[in-house]
Amino acid sequence: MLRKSLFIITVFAFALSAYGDPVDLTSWSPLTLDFPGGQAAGNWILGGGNTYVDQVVNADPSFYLNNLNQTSYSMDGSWQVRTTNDDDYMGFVFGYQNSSNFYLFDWKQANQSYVSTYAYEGMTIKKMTGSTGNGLADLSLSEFWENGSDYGDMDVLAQNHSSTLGWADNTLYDFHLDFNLTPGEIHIIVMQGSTTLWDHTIYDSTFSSGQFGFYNYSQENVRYAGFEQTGGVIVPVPGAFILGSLGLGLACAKLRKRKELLS
Ligand SMILES: [Ca+2]
Ligand SMILES: [Ca+2]
Ligand SMILES: [Ca+2]
Repeated sequence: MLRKSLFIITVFAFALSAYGDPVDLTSWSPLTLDFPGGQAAGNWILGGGNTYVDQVVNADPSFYLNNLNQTSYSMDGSWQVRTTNDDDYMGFVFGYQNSSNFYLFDWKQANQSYVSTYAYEGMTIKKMTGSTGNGLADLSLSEFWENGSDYGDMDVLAQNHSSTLGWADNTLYDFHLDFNLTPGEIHIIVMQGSTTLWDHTIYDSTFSSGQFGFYNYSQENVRYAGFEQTGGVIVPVPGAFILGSLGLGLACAKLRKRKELLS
């Protein structure tokens, strides 16, 4: 009996450690690159005990950032566009240094031209490298819209485009990101249920750490839910002791949250 109990406890402990910490989204921050013209800023609304967030506006490029400069982590979560309106971009940002230097995964439902550029249906991994660190100065709506070829400060790192690869309305998708577990390696998996839609690895060492965040552009009612992080090493930003102590505070808050969940 004792042996059986010990076995069950061991299996339970392993099951817990095999998952990342549940992510409390209250410490994350919204940011929209609200360019002159174009569309409005995003509006991010937390729900589900702060375990999901909805961005409800057909907005200029909009982010929801985790405020943690990290390397060597995996992130799992889900997206869903909870409307039949529109056909534009959802995705996530990682390796985020500032508003003009980061990696971006984006996913377009349908082909469309806009702001003198063209978006193909499907998934793209991009890299932005602006010179000033201010996205409103370095980038434009066009850098975010184009996904067929390099444009301005945007490089296309990988593409998965076709007439059957757009996201579907009101459909839940899961994704997995491995960021810099191996130096320079970025691994992304997108799934619908048990079906793998894209499993792709690229190598790029431009940003070896950075913030993670959610992303959408010109698409309303996107929900980001159930996020779990595994691993992760905080990398101090030069001159940003506050960020490091914030990370420590968050780690403590996560531990408290986890204890609450366990109780
Ligand atoms: Ca605008
Ligand atoms: Ca559209
Ligand atoms: Ca739109």
